[in-house]
Amino acid sequence: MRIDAVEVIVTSPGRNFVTVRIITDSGIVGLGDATVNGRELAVVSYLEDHVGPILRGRDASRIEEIWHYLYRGAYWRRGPVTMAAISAIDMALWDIKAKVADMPLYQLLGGRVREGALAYAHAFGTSTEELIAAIQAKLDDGFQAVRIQSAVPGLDGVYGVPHGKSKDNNGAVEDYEPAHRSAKPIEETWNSAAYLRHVPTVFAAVREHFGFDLPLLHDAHHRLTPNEAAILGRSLEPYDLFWLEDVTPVEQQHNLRRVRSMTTTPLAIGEVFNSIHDCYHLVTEQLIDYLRVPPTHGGGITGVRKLMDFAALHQVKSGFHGPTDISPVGMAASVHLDVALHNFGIQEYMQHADVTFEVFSSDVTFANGQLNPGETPGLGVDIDTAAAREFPYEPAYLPVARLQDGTIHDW
Ligand code: EZ4
Ligand code: CO
Repeated sequence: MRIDAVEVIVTSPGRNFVTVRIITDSGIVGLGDATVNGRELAVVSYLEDHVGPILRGRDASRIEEIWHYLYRGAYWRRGPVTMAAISAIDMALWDIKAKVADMPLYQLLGGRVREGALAYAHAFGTSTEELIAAIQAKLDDGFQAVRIQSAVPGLDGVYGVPHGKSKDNNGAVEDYEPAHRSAKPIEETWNSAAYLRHVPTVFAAVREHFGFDLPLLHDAHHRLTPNEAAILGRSLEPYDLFWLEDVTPVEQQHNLRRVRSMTTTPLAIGEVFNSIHDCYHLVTEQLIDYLRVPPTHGGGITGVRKLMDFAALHQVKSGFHGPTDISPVGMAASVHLDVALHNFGIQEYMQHADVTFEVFSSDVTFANGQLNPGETPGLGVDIDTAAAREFPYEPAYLPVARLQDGTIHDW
């Protein structure tokens, strides 16, 4: 079975998505997600100009070889653009292989090891009352784990708290980084000291209201120094977090040694990683508990399966990144892995806007707080190419963070 064409579809139903569509001479088609939020068209060029032309005519069944052909054979290795392109090709080839086998993808990964994948929702509030109402709304929707983010007094606009209601989700406040917002990044302010003082009071109020059975998560979004991260981890210990995410930027993996030695709060890192080399020491030294790199950015099913098997040796579990900038195709890939990986931890699930499903269809279901991949052969997803054309690409960026004196800060 030969690869006839590698199509790249850019569409923006609610936000921008890049989808690879591999067409084989047998007529079987596979889909892969190549979306890199805010840098989408760089991946499109990588795929159209450099990957598609060298894949045409190759045997679509040779997934492992094609992975190495694109990774090892390219000389310029790694990086988010390269790895998103490889991820999407790999995902599409696994979609094809599972369709040929007439099985849902998780069967080819060894079959089910659990009945469903525990998912966590996002809740945010500009006040503690608003946050408590938002958590309750997610519990009413069936979620059994919630990530909580809050505004910080004195800071106008911080990570995780939306700037307005999305016009694409029936007005619901869900997507805080939507398309259509502006052609340039908006700016938010940051003050680590104010944040470190405020967050424990938020957790105290939420635990007071909901008790200790509800798993709670929090994302510091790379804003802290190792020492500040240690302070935060210690101050949150009384509130028994499921995890504390991305406390510091991690170009220097050894920075986590200080954080780890100072706090027992569980740590999750890695939504911006794209290779095993980004987290080798984090994993082998057991400096983290959960690894966030999803199949869309970590080399597809092949890359992330290897990464998670390696992590399993060191008791590190998965917690795949699942924001709305992972397309329904990428989410399906994650959920197939979630039910097949022994060392699954939790799955982030930020529900897509209704308009996203005017272009994509997906067999992934959510019930009783858990996600499931469905039984359709392959990934169980499809894209309506005519509908996709109705939603052309629009420049959209993640915000930029500045300290109150104007200094650019880590985002
Ligand atoms: O900022 O998906 O845990 N989730 C996150 C997300 C990320 C965006 C980046 O594209 O941190 O909100
Ligand atoms: Co995050």
